[in-house]
Amino acid sequence: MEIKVMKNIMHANQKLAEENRDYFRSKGIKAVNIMASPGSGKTSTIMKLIDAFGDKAHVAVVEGDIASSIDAEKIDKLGNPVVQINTGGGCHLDANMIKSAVESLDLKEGAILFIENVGNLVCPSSFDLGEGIKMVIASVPEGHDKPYKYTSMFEAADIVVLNKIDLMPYIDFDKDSFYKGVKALNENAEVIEISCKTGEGIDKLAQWMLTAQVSHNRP
Ligand SMILES: Nc1nc2c(ncn2[C@@H]2O[C@H](COP(=O)(O)OP(=O)(O)OP(=O)(O)O)[C@@H](O)[C@H]2O)c(=O)[nH]1
Ligand SMILES: [Mg+2]
Repeated sequence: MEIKVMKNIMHANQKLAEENRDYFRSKGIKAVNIMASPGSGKTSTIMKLIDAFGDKAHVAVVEGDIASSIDAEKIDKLGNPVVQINTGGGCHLDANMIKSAVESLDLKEGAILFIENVGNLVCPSSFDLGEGIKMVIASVPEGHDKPYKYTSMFEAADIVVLNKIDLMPYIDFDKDSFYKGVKALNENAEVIEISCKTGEGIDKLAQWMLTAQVSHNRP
C-alpha cells in the first residue's frame, strides 16, 4: 500500500516536472538544480556566479530551505529576482513548488534560473524539478568520500563543483580519491574546483554555465 502511494507521488511530480521543462524550453531558460549538503556553499556560489556573469546573463533564483528567508534576502540585496520556498520540514524541493515559484518570477527569455535545493545529499536527487542542468556542490571540509556514500547525487550530475579549495591545506582531503569516486559513477560530469572565498575557479565555472548545453530531455 505504501509503495503504491509513493508511486503516485512520483508520477504526479514527473508530470509537473515535464510541464516545467516545456516552459523552460519554450523560453530558452537554463534551469539549474543545485544540490549539496547544508553549508557547502550553494548560496555563496550563486552569488559569485551572478557577479561573474555581469551583464552576460539575466539571473533569477529560487531558494529552497526548510525555514527562513536568509538566503533569499542575500540574493535580493544583489537586485536579482528571487523567491523563497520554505518546505516546513520537507527535505527537498518538488516540481509543484517550482511551478508556483516560477509563476511569481518574471523570467526573461534566455535567463538562467538557479534553484537552490534544500541542503541534503540524499532526497533532492530523486525529485525531478524540470531542470536542464543538475549541479552538485561538494566542499573540502565534508571529506573526499562523499561520492562513495551518496552515489545517486553524483550519478545524476551534469557538473560537480568542489568548493572551499582554500581550505585544502587544513583538511585531509584526498583529491585523487574524490575524482576517482566521481568518475566511477559518472564519467561525463565536468568537475570544477572553486573557492567562493578567494574567487579561484569562479570564472571557469561561469564560462561553463554560460556555454553549457541544456538536456531538455532529462531526467
Ligand atoms: N573558507 C570558505 N568558506 C566558504 C566558501 N564558500 C562558502 N563558505 C562559507 O561557508 C558557509 C556556508 O555557505 P553558504 O553559501 O551559506 O552555504 P549553503 O550551502 O548555501 O548553506 P545552506 O543554504 O544553509 O544549506 C558560509 O559561512 C560561507 O561564508 C569557500 O569557498 N571557502
Ligand atoms: Mg544557502
